[in-house]
Amino acid sequence: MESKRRGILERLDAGEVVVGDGGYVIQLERRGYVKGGHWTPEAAVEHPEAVRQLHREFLRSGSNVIQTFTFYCSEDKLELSGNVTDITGSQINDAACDIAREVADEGDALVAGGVSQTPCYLETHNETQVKAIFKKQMDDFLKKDIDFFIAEFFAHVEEAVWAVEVLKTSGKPVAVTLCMNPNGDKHGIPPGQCAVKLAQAGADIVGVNCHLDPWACLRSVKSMKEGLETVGLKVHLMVQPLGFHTPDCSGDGYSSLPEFPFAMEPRVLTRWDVHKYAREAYNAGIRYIGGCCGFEPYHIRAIAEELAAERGFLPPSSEKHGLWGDALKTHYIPCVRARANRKYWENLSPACGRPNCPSKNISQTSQSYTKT
Ligand code: CBH
Ligand code: ZN
Repeated sequence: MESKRRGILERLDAGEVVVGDGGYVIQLERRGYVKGGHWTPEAAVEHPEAVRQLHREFLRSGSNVIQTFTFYCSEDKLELSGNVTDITGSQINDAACDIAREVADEGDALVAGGVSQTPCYLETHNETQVKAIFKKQMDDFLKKDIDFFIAEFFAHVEEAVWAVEVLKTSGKPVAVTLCMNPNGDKHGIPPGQCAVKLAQAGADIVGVNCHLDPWACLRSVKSMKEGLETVGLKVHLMVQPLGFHTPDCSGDGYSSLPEFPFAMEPRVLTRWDVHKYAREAYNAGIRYIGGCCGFEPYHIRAIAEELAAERGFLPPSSEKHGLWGDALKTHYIPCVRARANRKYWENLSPACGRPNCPSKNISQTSQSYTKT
């Protein structure tokens, strides 16, 4: 049956907020379904129930988009990861599309087929070979029922442009996000110029995902917006940052932090951090607002709650807890009860619990993202 749902561009063209989903590989590694370091998505075949459950939690938290669990699902990446299983890329893509569709149809969500950077690009810089990899994954998706594409986690705009050029041949809308820092991509091309290249390649939505915290990613997307405005190009903007604070991080992103990837927990954003992020993204004119690694369902719910007035509704998962700590009104301890208000949570400076926290003297705005 053909989906009656309004498409991604229909929504964005109408100025609506589109809430993305959050991080899969990092979360599913913690839950025991993804091999850390490889970050490949064979769980779509091996443990569909685990992938389905996480999709559902994002949907219930307000996501309008369910990304297929197909990160790093090119044959060259699966091979490089030592073919953790004998499962092929196509089998994973197929299974992931079915799971995403099943869950998206339980609510008002669209399915985005996800492709990402390939090892082949770094090894060969061969446009024909890299494009053939994207084409293969795209063909898998086109056999299934997906609404649009997201090409994400590209460190080099050149490879992202190639992905967009291939995916555009499908006739479906294409979103593309780079994992870069506010100075630019790995070749040092500034965000504004990257955005222009991607828009010229035909991308409908451009932005940034992963690698750095919301504040850094917002800086990058704002620069992208300026670059697009300078040349008079109009495309939609998207942001899906880390759910971790990274004020002390180099331009290379979170993998350069000593805590990556198995000790990132003290850096997790609170839901109140996410309220601030969602508002800042909205005020910057970004309408596709989601998250990447570290972004859990309750973070997505915080985006949906911060922008509830703009969207006109709250997500199903808000039923249980009440806005701005409201649920605490009935708590039996008076000082906890006193926290049932917005002012308290908005002004709280949460401790990380570690007196010698190495990043304690680094301010978020002083970060320079020195090129490495
Ligand atoms: O799993 C997801 O949420 C994807 N949509 C994006 C993953 S971004 C990067 C994951 C780790 C990459 C690595 O360190 O190689
Ligand atoms: Zn990520």
